[in-house]
Amino acid sequence: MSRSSSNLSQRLYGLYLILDERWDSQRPLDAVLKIAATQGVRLFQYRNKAGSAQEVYEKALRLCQLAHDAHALFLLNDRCDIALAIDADGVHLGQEDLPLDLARKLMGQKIIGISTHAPHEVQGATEGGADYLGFGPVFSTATKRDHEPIVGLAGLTTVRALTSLPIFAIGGITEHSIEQVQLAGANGAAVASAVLDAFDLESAIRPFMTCVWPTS
Ligand code: TZP
Ligand code: MG
Repeated sequence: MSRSSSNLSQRLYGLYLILDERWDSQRPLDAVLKIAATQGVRLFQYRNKAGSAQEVYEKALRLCQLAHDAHALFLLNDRCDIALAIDADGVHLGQEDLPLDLARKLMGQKIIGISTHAPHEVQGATEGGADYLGFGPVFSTATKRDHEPIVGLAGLTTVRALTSLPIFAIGGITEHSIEQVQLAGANGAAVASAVLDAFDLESAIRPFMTCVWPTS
């Protein structure tokens, strides 16, 4: 069962926009967030694999404030300490980050999402009290070069039967695959390049917002 406070976990569905720092030079992520929020996006993650703690803190603080101004949830990748320092809504952790039980001690009732790539990881994160799961990569992606083997839509269908937690399909999801991942049981799509690379952000975001995602 979800451990996060009351109604926060009920907001875990739909487009989960990954604001990856590598795109910031192309178009500032704060501008992306503002436009996306105007389009109805209510779930953001800041992902910065290269910055110092201070750089991540400063950027995440600004993005978190913008997200909260828009009544959106803001999660930070990897860093429980910085997520707490900026009063983010939660954190997103991979299999090689802090163990879930330790992260829960630190994060209390805040949201903890866990990246999963196989059934045993889905079961472990579910039993360990995660609030949502990322599952993938469903398709090929250039965003994460050292990614786990592609799980495909069949993998998504398999793990849907193993958990009642919200599942965000991740990896190479575009407007052309939204319906397939929704039909395979995802509650949402965690997306970077399909939105961040788009010339027209509004047009890129719209298909994700018009999809009827199942809430859990
Ligand atoms: N892990 C697997 S794919 C991915 C992560 C963090 C990033 C998803 O980005 P994109 O560009 O939507 O494939
Ligand atoms: Mg991580």
